[in-house]
Amino acid sequence: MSNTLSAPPNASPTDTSFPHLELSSELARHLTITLGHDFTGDSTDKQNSEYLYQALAITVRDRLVPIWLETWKKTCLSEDRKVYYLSLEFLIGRSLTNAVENLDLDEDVRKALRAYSVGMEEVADKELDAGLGNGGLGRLAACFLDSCANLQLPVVGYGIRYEYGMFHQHIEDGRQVEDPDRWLRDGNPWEIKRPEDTRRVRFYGRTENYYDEHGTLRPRLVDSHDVLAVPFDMPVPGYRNDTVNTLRLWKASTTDVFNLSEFNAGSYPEAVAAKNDAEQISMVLYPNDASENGKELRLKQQYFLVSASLQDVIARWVEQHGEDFSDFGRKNCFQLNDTHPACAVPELMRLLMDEHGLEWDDAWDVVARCMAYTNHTLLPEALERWSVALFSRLLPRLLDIIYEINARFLKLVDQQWPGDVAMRREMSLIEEGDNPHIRMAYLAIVGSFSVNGVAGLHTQLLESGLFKHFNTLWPRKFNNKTNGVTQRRWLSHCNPGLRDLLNETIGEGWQKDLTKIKELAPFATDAEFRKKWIDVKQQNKARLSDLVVAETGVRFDTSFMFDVQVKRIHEYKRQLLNVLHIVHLYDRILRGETAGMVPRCVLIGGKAAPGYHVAKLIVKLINDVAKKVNNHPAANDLLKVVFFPNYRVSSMEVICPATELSEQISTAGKEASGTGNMKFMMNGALTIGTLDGANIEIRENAGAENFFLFGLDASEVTELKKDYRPNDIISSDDDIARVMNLLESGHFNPDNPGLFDLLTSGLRSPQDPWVTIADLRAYFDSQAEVGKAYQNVDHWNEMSILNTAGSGWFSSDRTIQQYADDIWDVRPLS
Ligand code: NBG
Repeated sequence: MSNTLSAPPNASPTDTSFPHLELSSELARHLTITLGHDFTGDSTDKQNSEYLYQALAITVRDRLVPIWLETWKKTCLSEDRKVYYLSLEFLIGRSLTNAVENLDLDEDVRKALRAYSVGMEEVADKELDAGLGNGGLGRLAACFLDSCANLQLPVVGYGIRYEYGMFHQHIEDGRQVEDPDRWLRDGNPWEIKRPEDTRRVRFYGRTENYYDEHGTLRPRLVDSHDVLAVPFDMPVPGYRNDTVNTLRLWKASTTDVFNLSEFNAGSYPEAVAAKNDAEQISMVLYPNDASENGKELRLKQQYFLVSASLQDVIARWVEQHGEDFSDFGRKNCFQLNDTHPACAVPELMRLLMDEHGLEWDDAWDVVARCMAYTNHTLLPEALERWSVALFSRLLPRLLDIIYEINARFLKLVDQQWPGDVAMRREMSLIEEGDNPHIRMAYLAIVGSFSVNGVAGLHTQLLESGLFKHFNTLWPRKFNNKTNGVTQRRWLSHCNPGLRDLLNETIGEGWQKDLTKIKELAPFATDAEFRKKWIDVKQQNKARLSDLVVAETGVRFDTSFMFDVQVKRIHEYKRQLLNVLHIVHLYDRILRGETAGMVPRCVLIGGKAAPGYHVAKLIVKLINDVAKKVNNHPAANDLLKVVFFPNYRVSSMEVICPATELSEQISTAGKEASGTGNMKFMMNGALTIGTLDGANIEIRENAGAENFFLFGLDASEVTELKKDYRPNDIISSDDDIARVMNLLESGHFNPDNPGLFDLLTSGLRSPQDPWVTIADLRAYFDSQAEVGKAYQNVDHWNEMSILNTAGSGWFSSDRTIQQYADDIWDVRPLS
């Protein structure tokens, strides 16, 4: 598809009153003329809806572009502070329906599609998810961009245009199998390539000293291998507010001309092959959620994003302000989404000093004013450390700068704790040893003016644990910003039945300002309203049930309770705890003790990192348990279990509106925040959860009586670990002993004895970091309470309504307003 924007004569391309034909005529024109599709009218022709998706996307994009250009121009020209959200992940999902709703084109589109006898849902379903992220961290970035556009803030997202996003998961014999995600296969109508803003990123080489034009000796990088970064812009439409912000994604490309001229004619194939080397950088998203893996290519990706983005911002600065950087730090702010872009600290130093002639102190003044860092995890295995040896090879000049930052920082440490050698070692940016490493979190803290956690408990634990010395040194740097999600995608769009009911009950204001949703609370006790509430949930359950049967062959009875846990598969998230409860219910069914048992459909979904053996084994266990349960005639009326394959953004859009019980059962102190928990709450699910991450705030906002709390809190977990004896718990609790026996006897894996021993021995180990057995009795009991509560339909739905009514705090609009006020100090574009 051509990217050229053709404006009719006399129309300014940035004029938002750009004349549009009727949407239906434009759709017809794009379908026939732009795409060359001869619409057959044959409803069995599968190509039709595929082409209609493409044509509709271009039609909607045409409406976005003039507003987009206008917003970009305004942002660039504004003298106010701007923000750049640097993230290795943006888990966007689908764009079409979001754009249609934000531009208020819903009616027009439905009308236009009627001529082709297809519904909006069928067409929208043709769009492949943009899965440029792993989970919570990447989806948060996407929700944040939506909220920034809603609040008309001058914020640009910067990321990587991965050719292959998050892998697709399919299940073979109960096991996860990964397939590549070629999301760009059919082209991407939502992006515009901007070759004019291509930047050059330099790897390898060595530092050399030279005399500049003033006779001063200065260092510079020489003999580097260069890669081009080509930007592709994606629109981020605000909600009906004439704002379209930008997500700029970089694609790596070879420096063609440069390389080819170096090689002589005989090495032409090698020169062309080098293209591949360069393009590898933006080839694939690393599929690790909350764990680092230290691969060279990953560090290349990080530096590639950071260097290209900083150069981009600097180039626009220089265009407007020349080489005067004295105000740069006051007018720009870079938010680092975890430590992945932490190279921004030394790279901005390098660019300012080596390329723009600033002295160290002036450059540092700029850097320390404009970098802000968000931490998203306390898990030690997720804290990034890069080997000094790798750094010195790949980014030698950056390593010089990091050493200098560290030397200056350690002087400060020495002032605060004079002569305390142990403290110096502990706080140093370099972890010493045979194979020294750079501690990226420390680098980010030292270089930033703000460090935030993502939920109240998480921030407290950062301040008192992981970063406590830094908190002593700079208490004012640390702050909390509890995560949020956008209610436009996660309520309004994904749950149209509930949206309409809310609109008719409390008006439409909640879509822009979710605090208004509290006006729903009085309706919790209104029997008539509750009936409508139940109807909506039933319809959503039917929709999910159709999807589940299509995906897994298992039929969910919509009169059962829908009990859901969807998120990445990870030991700390404790999908195993859920499995143990399923096995307990199954065991009760086998022994005929079903009095008071509420029929449940349990759905578990999520991807395991391909190299994470235990997580993959958990997937296999869930599938094997599900198979056994679903095939047992006695269980038929009481329990259905599925593992939902290839869980992704677009499946959550069907799952969360239908969910009645949301499982948020991580080991306390391990889940930094969680955001799925917020989506479920908004859609009226009740939570069964531990005092972890944002669950704590969810419980406060829903009311403790409308939340099923169980298990140890974070300090109790720490205390327990001093003397944890899971085997004593198992042998003294008959229900638990029976469950363990079923798992260990091979009941679920008769053909493969010992298959799950790794999991069961983990549960029995006094060293089990997730203390699953310790919380199991409390979990069973709490689940029994859930069952009892579910039987009181009126009361259950009262609680459900109060959860939605209490979800105002969890809008990412609130989170972003706090970032804007407390960290960024930015105002809406006027
Ligand atoms: C994740 C946490 C979640 C949190 C999201 C978004 C990482 C490193 N962290 O609890 O595990 O909700 O970040 O903040 O992916």
